[in-house]
Amino acid sequence: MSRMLTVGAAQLGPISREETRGEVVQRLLSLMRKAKARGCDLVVFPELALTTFFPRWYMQDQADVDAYFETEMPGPETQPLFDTARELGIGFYLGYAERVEQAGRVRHFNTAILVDAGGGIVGKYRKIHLPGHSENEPWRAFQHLEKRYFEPGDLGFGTWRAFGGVLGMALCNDRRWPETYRVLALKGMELMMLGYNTPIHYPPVPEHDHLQGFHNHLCMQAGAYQNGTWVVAVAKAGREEGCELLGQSCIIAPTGEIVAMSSTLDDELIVADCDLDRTREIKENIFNFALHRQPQEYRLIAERKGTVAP
Ligand code: CDV
Repeated sequence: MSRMLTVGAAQLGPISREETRGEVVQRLLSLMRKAKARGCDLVVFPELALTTFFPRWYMQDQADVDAYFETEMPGPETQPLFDTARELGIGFYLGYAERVEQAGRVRHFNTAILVDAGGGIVGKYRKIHLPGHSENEPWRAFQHLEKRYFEPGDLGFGTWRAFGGVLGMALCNDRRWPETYRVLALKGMELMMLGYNTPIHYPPVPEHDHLQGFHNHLCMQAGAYQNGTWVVAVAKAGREEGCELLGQSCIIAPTGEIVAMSSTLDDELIVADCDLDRTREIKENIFNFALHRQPQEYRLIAERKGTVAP
């Protein structure tokens, strides 16, 4: 049996501070058209794909921060993505900064949406694991203020029946946490889409800078294998406003093997035919959850946040 989904991982090169939404959307449209020409059913874009990675700067004026956020999706500048998806008959995953008013309160999330081949929004995910810090830390070469500019997502880890399978979404730092994959896998995930912005330099532990590429693939290959899922992981890469961002966008099979990987730090499309039925090799055997899991022994994972040593 085979349920083939042809997926494109549309890596972006750097986006400068001056680049307009309209200019970025043109780059995304060009990648979307390439994906269609290469037979893709679905194209995955990075995290915060419409602007430069603004959490690297400490901004005191909330208006300056809000300028990086979308207040509607689609909005006038992003509508062409939806129109072109419908015209070409291709779906997409897009990461962006979301500003919403909920129950009379303004809220900010690091968000991803899944859009179907008819241009309709199928699902939304708001990033749960926000890395970095909340206050200005001038000793750093650059800031990572996700904890200041976003709230943790309030929608949980979701999966959706779409594109002939069960698809899940996550964002960047989520990929380092095994809980992300396992919760999504318990909700039937067969393919995870994830966008990322990963600086090569990690100011608190610079001795790990040379391991960024290794850790990127290590956690996602393990997550794919241990949960019997495809993983499509897409970088914003290259030297962006003086900060080096990791590339190595990849598509990982449920066996944990990387089947496609980008080779530049620029706008680049990689494609793989993902047979969703290959998830069964893992899900019905070595990681047959219903047969082998012992959840009564895992309660601590949900009940305790930090380590308590004996
Ligand atoms: N955008 C991210 O979530 N970046 C983090 C870095 C800061 C560690 C990541 O996990 O790649």
